[in-house]
Amino acid sequence: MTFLLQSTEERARAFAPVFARDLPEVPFVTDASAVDPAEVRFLMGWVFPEDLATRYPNLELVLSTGAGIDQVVNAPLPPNAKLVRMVESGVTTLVRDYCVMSTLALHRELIDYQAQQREKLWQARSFTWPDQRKISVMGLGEMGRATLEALRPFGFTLAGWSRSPREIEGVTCHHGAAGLDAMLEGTDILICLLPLTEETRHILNADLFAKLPRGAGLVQAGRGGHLNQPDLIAALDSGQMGGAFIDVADPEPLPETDPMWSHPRIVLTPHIAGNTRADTAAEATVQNIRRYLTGEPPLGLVDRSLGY
Ligand code: NDP
Ligand code: OXD
Repeated sequence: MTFLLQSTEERARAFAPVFARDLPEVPFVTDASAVDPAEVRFLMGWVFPEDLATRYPNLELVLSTGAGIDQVVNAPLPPNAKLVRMVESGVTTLVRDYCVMSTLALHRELIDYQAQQREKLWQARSFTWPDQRKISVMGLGEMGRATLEALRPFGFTLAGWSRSPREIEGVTCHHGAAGLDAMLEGTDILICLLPLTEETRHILNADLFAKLPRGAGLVQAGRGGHLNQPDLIAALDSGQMGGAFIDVADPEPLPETDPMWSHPRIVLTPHIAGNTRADTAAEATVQNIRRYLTGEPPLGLVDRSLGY
C-alpha cells in the first residue's frame, strides 16, 4: 500500500517527513521506478499518463496536487479509483487574498486612476462607499466561501451562486440556473470561482455581461475556459464592463497576440491567484489518507458525473 507523489522537489521534501511521522504504515515514494506498480494505491500529481489504469491496476485514490481537477476529470482512471481534489488552507488563503485585492482595486477604481496617472491627471473621481456596492461570487466552495467571509467586514452587499442551495452568514445565496439572473442583477463586481465543467464553460459571455449594471467589474480566478475572451474585450470596449482582473486564460500561457495582454482595462496575472502550499498540503493530505483508511470519504472527493 504505497503513496506515490509526482510533483515538485519542494513538495516531496515537505511530504516525506509528515508521512514518516504521522502515517508510517503507508510507504511514501516519489520515484515511480523504485516501486512495484501493483503496490501503488494512492497517486498524487497534476496530470497523469494515459495508461494509468493498466500501469497502476490497484489504484484507490487519484489525488490532484491542485484545487482544480478539470485537467484530469475525464482521464481514463481505473474503474474503482476515486478522484480527489486538493483541499488545504494554503491555496485557499492565496485565492481569497487575490480576490479581495482585486475587488478592492475595482471598488476604489484603480484602473481609472492608473489611466489618469498615465495622463498626469491629478483629479479625484466621485466616491462610492462599500454599502453602495454589490459583490457577487460564482461558486460557493472552498474558494468562494473564504472570499466572501474575508469581504464581509468591508460592508459590501454580498451575494453568491452555487449549483445546490447554500447558506452563508451575511450573503444572499442563489442557486441553479434559475438563480443566476437574480444574483447578477445589480452586481457591481462579479467574482468567478467556479470549477470548469460542461455547464460552466464560457459562462462569462456577452449575455451575462449584459445582465450586469453598466461599468461592472470582473474578477476571474476560475479557469480560462469560463470566459469568452472576445466577448469580454467587446464589453470593455463598449463600456458595458468597466474593468477586469484576469488570472486564468485559455490557452495558458496566453499567446503574445491576444488582446488581453495590452487592454488598458485589464489587469492580467499568470495563474498565480492560488498555489498549493507544500507544508499545509502535506498535513492535509496525510489527514485525508488517514480519514479514507478509517472508512470516511476523503475531503475533496470529486463527483465525476458532475465534473467537479
Ligand atoms: P469547490 O468544488 O469547493 O466549489 C465549487 C463551487 O462551484 C460549489 O459551490 C459548486 O456548487 C459550484 N458550482 C459548480 N458547478 C456549478 C454550476 N453549474 N452552477 C452553479 N454553481 C456551480 O471548488 P473550490 O472552491 O475548491 O475551487 C473552485 C475553482 O477555483 C477550481 O475548480 C478552480 O477552477 C479555481 N481555482 C483557481 C486557482 C487559481 O490559481 N486561479 C486556484 C485554485 C482554484 P455546489 O456548492 O452546489 O456544489
Ligand atoms: C488550481 C490550483 O487549481 O492552483 O489552479 O490549485
